[in-house]
Amino acid sequence: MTKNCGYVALLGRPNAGKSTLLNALLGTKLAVVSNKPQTTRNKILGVCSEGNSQALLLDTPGIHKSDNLPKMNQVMNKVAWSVLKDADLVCYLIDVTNGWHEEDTLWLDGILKKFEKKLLVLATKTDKVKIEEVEHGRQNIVNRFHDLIEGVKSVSELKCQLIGDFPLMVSSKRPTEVASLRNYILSQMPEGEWLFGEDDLTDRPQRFVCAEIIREQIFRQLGQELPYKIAVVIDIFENKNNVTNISATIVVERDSHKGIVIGKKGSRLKSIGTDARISLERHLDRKVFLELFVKVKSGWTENLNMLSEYADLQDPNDVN
Ligand SMILES: Nc1nc2c(ncn2[C@@H]2O[C@H](COP(=O)(O)OP(=O)(O)O)[C@@H](O)[C@H]2O)c(=O)[nH]1
Ligand SMILES: [Mg+2]
Repeated sequence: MTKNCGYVALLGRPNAGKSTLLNALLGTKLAVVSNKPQTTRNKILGVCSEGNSQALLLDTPGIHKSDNLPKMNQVMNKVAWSVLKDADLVCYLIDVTNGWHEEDTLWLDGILKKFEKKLLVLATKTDKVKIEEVEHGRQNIVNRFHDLIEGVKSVSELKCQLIGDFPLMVSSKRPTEVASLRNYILSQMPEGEWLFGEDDLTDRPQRFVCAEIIREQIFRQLGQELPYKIAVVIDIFENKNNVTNISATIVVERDSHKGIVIGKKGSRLKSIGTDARISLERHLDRKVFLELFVKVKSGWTENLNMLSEYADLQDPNDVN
């Protein structure tokens, strides 16, 4: 029997719901989710297998428009675009509760003209607002996309092939909608041998996913700015009897940041540790002993070597 296998890029502005959708499609927590934009730092591959078809879903950092981005965000942008090259299907997510944004015009214009891919536009978070508002958001996306196409000089300029409903309405919180989207994505995969085993969920090692789970708690428990300057490195990860021992270092940029992470008499670090341990135990389905340390590495988010060492973040142009 022929097998199908392909790459699916999840793209869209920060906070559009990419990581939440990836987790929902996989039925497990793989990618970090928070209500702060730019939580996802790296590309994360999730494997979805069913029947004859395998879809390799690539979650990406949100793409940003700005000329003056710090080094870390420049690399994050490049990671997002590099994913497009590999993709057989591009899922472009727009938060229906926020509507279309100028950046959507910019990215979709680029994708439509440059890439010979299938393109599925998704309107996300449809559960979040009343039906009338969802319809309003949908209409806004249709109109703005129409404006975008009107601006294209000739149809031959368009390389992408739009597929599915436009936009396809989905809530990651509604299992039936997620399941039908999953089936649809699987049905669009090109012929090809499977690249992963039937039970594989990701190409990332367990320790990467665990570092991300700890980082998620830091995102949730700290204020707006600081989390972007923080990395988590797993120093020890060992299974002993029924317990997994994890020792991790939280890397911050400044002494003052260290103080904030540790909190009064260590209270913040303790609370991050407790919630991270609960989340890790749920993910690993076993008891976890977690130790956290905080270390200052000044300027790490501007230094390519340290970005690679602490955040596993490499400039795709340098790697290939
Ligand atoms: N109600 C609702 N919230 C969602 C949905 N998808 C994402 N969110 C929330 O939107 C925020 C951003 O989601 P996230 O997946 O991190 O966005 P990303 O930056 O595109 O990866 C988080 O607070 C999520 O819980 C959805 O379908 N429904
Ligand atoms: Mg994300």
